[in-house]
Amino acid sequence: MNFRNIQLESRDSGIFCLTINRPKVLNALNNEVLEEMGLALDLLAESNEARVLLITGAGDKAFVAGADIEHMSRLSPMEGKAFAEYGMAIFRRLENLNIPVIALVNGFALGGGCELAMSCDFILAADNAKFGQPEVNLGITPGFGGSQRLTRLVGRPMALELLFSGRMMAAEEALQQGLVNHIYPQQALMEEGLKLAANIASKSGTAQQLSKQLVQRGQDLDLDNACIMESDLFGLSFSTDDRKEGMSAFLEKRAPSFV
Ligand code: CO8
Repeated sequence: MNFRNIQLESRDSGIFCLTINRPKVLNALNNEVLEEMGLALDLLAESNEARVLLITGAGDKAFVAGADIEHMSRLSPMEGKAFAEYGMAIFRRLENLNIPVIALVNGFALGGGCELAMSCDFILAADNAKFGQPEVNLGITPGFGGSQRLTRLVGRPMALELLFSGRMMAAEEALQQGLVNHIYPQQALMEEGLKLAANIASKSGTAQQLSKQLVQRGQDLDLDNACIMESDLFGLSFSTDDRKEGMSAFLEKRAPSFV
């Protein structure tokens, strides 16, 4: 499929790379970008090949510097609400995609960009990455889920400090706050992302799908019900070919080969 505002590339071993591609405006998100992301998610969700998705921004300056301010400056209140709902729905679909999704944050991840990164399963950051929710400078609130996901990831006091001040957090502080998993030199970020993705792609995809559901659905449940869900999905994992292959390989002292 030909996209104008994003690129979707297939790499080895079922690894796909989605690049937000509007470098002249630091990859700012407008309706067209969101629409193309939705189409890409349809393709990935229906693909039997896709095993891991990496998301990054074009150029060496930004992951995504937010929703497109020029676009938002022309919206009525109801259009603003509709834009927020549209973006949130796309990010929720990304969050629920049935394969691991890793954000490679290669520069500014501000506003909608930080919200996009937080909708991925986890974040790898380049050493020039900067995170923030600077909407307060524009007289608006976050609108693509940032107030909720940031609070869940870094806790209420730090989330409120960031929302009240609009300040940017450098990669090192984001690492300390648990927002990113690892930091790499800017030039090495894609290579490191691909290395980790290849490792993940070599493991059981069905086990990863079930683990993703457990973590995502379990965090909103009480511990008793979350543990019941875990024993249910643990039982379900015994019905899979991957369980047969994984356990046979261990007993036969060989590496497993998952399909
Ligand atoms: N939207 C539109 N254009 C942008 C954006 C953006 N978010 N960010 C940067 N650009 C454009 C600039 O206007 C500039 O264009 P031009 O060359 O034509 O002047 C170009 O990108 C390069 O940017 P700068 O010259 O500003 O580059 P600097 O290195 O000087 O600064 C910054 C980089 C600090 C990232 C700066 O560009 C900046 O502050 N950008 C805005 C960041 C921001 O406020 N983001 C949050 C936006 S609000 C949001 O995301 C809410 C999401 C939920 C929406 C809900 C729907 C209602």
